[in-house]
Amino acid sequence: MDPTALKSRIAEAIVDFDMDHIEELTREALRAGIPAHDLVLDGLSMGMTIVGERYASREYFLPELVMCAETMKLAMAVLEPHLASETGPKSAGKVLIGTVAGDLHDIGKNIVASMLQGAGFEVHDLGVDVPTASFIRHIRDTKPDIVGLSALLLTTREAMADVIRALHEAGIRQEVKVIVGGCPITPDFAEAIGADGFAADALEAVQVAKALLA
Ligand code: B1M
Repeated sequence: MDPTALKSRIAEAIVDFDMDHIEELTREALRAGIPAHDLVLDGLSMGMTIVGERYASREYFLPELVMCAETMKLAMAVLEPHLASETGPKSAGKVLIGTVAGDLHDIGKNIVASMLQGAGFEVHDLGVDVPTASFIRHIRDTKPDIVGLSALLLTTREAMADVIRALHEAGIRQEVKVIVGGCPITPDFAEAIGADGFAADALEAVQVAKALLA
């Protein structure tokens, strides 16, 4: 199969929650020489976009979303070791990352964390549904150069503003750079809440993190 057909087949496997074949298809794509980050940003994310559309049009419901997410995780487990070695030269820096309060989506955040790790950043992942106070406590304890906030819901993106406000209130806003991302986040929103950087995808997150620390 040619690379484009393989990426489409992988996207279809996500949409059809084909857990029996997704891992082998992913390995086949790697053997065909397709870079892991290309498979994530094109094949897997393409599949998840279609899943989101089907959910929005009520063709899919929560059980299907969960199964598609599980299928994506199987593929990610195959790709993660490759992501870690593909993202280029090492650059020092410590990143604390998490999905904001009220939000349970972690697939995109995990990809961002893996790619940052691959680029040589020391990454501390706080997981999902991270309360603002917990971000502040961990920032005090681990003293990261960058805090990465992920949100996938329009309702939870406001928690990003809460974290930035809390950094000001704690008197530590100048000590850390803030990068935000996730599907409802736009560059305008990032600017409006006073973030230092916005990234549309994981590759861009690595570029933005490097640029902020240069
Ligand atoms: Co949810 N969900 N979901 N969901 N879900 C969305 C986000 C939605 C757009 C679907 C839709 O309606 N079309 C919609 C949000 C609508 C809105 O707010 N406008 C939605 C909804 C409504 C919900 C629930 C409320 C449904 C319900 O319960 N009725 C519920 C909320 C639960 C909660 O969080 N409190 C819910 C639940 C779930 C599941 C648990 C079933 C599952 C998540 C499983 C998991 O993550 N472990 C799920 C899924 C899978 C999705 C969709 C289909 C796919 C998300 C995904 O993984 N994408 C999603 C629709 C969609 O996005 N098309 C949807 C693939 C991933 C690689 O992309 O996460 O965007 P993404 O990450 C990218 C970039 O955004 C960026 O880089 C990543 C990699 O390139 N990025 C960053 C992400 N974080 C970043 C941080 C950065 C920089 C870049 O810097 C720090």
